[in-house]
Amino acid sequence: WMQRFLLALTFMLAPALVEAQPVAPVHPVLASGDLRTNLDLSGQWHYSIDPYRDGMAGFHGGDPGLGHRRYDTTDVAAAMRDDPAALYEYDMTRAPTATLPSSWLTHDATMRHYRGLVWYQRSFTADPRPGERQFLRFGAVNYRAHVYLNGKSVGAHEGGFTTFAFEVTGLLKPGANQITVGVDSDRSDTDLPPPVTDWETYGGITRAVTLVTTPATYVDDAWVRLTRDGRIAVDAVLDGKGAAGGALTLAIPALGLTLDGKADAAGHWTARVPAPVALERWSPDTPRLYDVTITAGADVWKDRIGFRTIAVEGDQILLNGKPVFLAGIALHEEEFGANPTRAITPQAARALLTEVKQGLHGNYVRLAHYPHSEVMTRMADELGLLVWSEIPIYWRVAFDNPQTLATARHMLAEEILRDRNRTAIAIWSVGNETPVSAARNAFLSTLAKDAHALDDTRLVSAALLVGRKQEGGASVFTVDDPLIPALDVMAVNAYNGWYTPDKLSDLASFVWRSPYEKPLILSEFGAGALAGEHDATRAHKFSEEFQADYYRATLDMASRIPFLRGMSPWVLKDFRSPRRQHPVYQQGWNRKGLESETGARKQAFDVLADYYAQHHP
Ligand code: GCB
Repeated sequence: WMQRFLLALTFMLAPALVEAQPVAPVHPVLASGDLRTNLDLSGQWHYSIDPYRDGMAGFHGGDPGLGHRRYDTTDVAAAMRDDPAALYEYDMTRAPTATLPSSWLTHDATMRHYRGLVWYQRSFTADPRPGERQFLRFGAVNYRAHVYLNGKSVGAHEGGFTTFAFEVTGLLKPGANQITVGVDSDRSDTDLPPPVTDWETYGGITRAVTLVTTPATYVDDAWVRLTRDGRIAVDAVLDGKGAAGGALTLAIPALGLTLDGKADAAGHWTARVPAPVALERWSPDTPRLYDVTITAGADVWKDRIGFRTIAVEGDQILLNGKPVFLAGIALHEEEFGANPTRAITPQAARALLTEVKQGLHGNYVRLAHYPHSEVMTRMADELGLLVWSEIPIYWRVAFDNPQTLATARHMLAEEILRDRNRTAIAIWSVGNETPVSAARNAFLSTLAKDAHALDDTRLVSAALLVGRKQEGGASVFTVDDPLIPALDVMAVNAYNGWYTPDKLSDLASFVWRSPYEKPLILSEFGAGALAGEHDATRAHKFSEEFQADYYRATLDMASRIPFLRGMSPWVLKDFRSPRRQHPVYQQGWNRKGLESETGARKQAFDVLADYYAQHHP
């Protein structure tokens, strides 16, 4: 009994211990760093694979003289020319080149399924001035990054979809500099996401790398928003020698608003003012954004921010105080085209989101299954689409591993700190289809708490699964996951009639219940179809007709769920997934898109577009 007693005790204590830890610190934040003065390091980089990771430490893990590290500054060509006895088994400066940012699957056909370490290197010219600070900022590197400047390590980062930066002041030289990044795409069961997902890995430096310059004291973090009680709030953090007691001024010129303040001893500034009456609130119909600056000494922090409130009352979601239905779709960060590479440019983001906004008459998008590029969240702000943003806590995660939890918390903090100023974001999601267990509940509740602590102006959710049982003749679906008390919005993925043998004609009779009075989102439903595949009998899976009928039946079911407040069917367009290998219908693609990878609309596209136009205009 002692063992059982101890086990019970651990269960009772575990969540409390977890809670006691503060939110994982992120430093530097470099909030809105994409808008700061920078040197864009996009372009040609040399690359070289290193499946055995020799280049990390050298031969036999760093025996001096026996091997070389790929990030050393040695001019290999010159060394071999000058000394005939010199032996190098790499030469980064003569390795092939690729255009970054981009996943390495663009470099060469053999790299599509390469998992492991790839070295990238380029040189660039810098002009650092005294009194300035420099940061290397990475939009995303999938999955681990080891960053070296002029042969010295400046830091490492884990997580394939969040933005991070390292300060390189002092290491950066006037004139030529060498940057080397070791990118390791290999993931184990304790990583996030774990190795098995339903999308392709896209290893590489997938988003922009920039060298950002700031004054010696600068605004590292700033968050400007409308509070639920109608005030404009600013929280800013100054970093540098002049941070303590530094003067700051917030300005929103179009509102005639200026607000002066002073940082405390830790460099923090917090202020609240009643929102000016002239404030036009942001909404999908009126996506009004304002230029906002915070001036602090020599630094001017800038962003474009909209003001709106999002809240939950009973089972309603309120946008600017009025009930809203989230009419949306889910999408992966894959641009349209026969060979998507995750090179999300503003044009690519605009094309994807315009299909949602104008094509589907949507007001909402689920950016699945990881934080998308800031290019995408900025475009959602501009076009007027509410956003569900999530971190890749996907399927079977090592929920009982404290290191995995630490990684997840850090990832969530990075996601939120990058995007707290993105008006479009309405919901932070902490997981997708995770099997219920005590460890999982504790893990995800910690994340939900962190999200609330980092951002009290948005809603927290997770894509859950729904229980089903027969009651008399009826199929009853009960949304009752132990995580729900930690969430503002309930969300479930349901694929009845696709993954289950249900007849589409039965879906309308399904009864949906929940013991909680909270809004529900159908975070996924969907069916596969190969664009152009037709079936007059409408009965066969992978035909456009079956997918269209599946949508009709599911939408009919959805309109009977009394507490349904939104949906993001799976998915806008077909996307690459190595687990989908039906030779006729899939060929390596998940075919649940309403459009093919190239943007050919399937019949179901119009079914959903018409539904949104009629029911949620
Ligand atoms: C899901 C997952 C999504 C998959 C989808 C599918 O539940 O959340 O990532 O791609 O189902 O197609 O099965």
